[in-house]
Amino acid sequence: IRRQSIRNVEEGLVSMCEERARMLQDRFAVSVNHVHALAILVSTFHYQKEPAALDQETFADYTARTAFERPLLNGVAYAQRVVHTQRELFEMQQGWVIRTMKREPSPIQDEYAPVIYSQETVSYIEALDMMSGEEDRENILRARATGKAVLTSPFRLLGSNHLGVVLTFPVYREDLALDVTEEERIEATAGYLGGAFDVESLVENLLSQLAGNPEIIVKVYDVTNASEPLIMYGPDLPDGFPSPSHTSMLDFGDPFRKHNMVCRYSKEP
Ligand code: WA2
Repeated sequence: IRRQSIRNVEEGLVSMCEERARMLQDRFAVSVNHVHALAILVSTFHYQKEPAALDQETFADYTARTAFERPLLNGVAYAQRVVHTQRELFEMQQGWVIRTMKREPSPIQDEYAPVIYSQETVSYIEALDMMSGEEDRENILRARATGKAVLTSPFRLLGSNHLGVVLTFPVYREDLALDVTEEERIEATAGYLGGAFDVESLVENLLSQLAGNPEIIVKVYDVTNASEPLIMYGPDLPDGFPSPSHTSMLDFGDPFRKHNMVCRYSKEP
C-alpha cells in the first residue's frame, strides 16, 4: 500500500509537469506564429508597396488590437537595417538620431538596426539600435543568415528588467528563392521583426492560473549548453529538501536552443 501511494504521488508530479510544459509550449508557439504573420505584414505593406503603406500609427494600432494573439510577449517592434552610408539620410528622414541601448547617440558602426515601428507597450525601444545589445545583436545576425525565427538565451529585458528571451524574425526586401546562399540572404535583409517574451511576469501569470493542490515548484531552463543550464523562470535557489523531480521537454521552435521544465513538490508529500 505504501509503495502504491508513493507511485501515485510520483505520477501526479509527472502529469502536472507535463500539463504545464504543454500549455507553456502551446502559448509560446501561438505567439511565435503571430509574430511571423507580423513580419509578413511589414514585408507586404512597407516593402511591396510604393510608397510604403505602413507607418508608426498604423503599426501601433494593429499590434495593440491583435495583442491577444501574443499572450506571452510584452510587445513587438520592427527594426530597420541601416548601413552606415545611409545613416545621415535615414536620420534626416526620421527626424531623430539612432541611439544605443544606453540611450546615447550611436557611435559610428558598419550598420545599425534602429526600431522604427513599435507596439506602445515597448515604445521605450523606439530609435534604439538593437544591434547595440549583445543578445539582440546575436539574434539579428542569426535570424538573417538562416531566414528563420530565432531566440536569445535568457537575459534581463529593457524596461522591466525582468528575465526573458527575445524572438526575432528576419524581413527581406523581396521573396528569396529556397536555394539562396547565406551571403545573398544577408544582402537582401530589410530589417527585423521581433519582441520580448517577458517570462518572469507572463509565465508566472500563466502558471498561477494552474496553481495545483498539492503545490509544485516549476523552473524553466535554457539547457543549450547541457553542462551549464541557465535559469529562465522560477526561483534559482537550492532545493530545500531532497525531493523527487520530474523534467519535461520543451520545444520553443528554435533548433539552436534547448529548453526544459523541472517540477517538484513544494512540500514534503
Ligand atoms: N524588445 C523588447 N525589450 C527588449 C528587447 C527587445 N528586442 N531587447 C531587450 N529588451 C525589434 O530583433 C528585433 C526586440 C528586438 C526586435
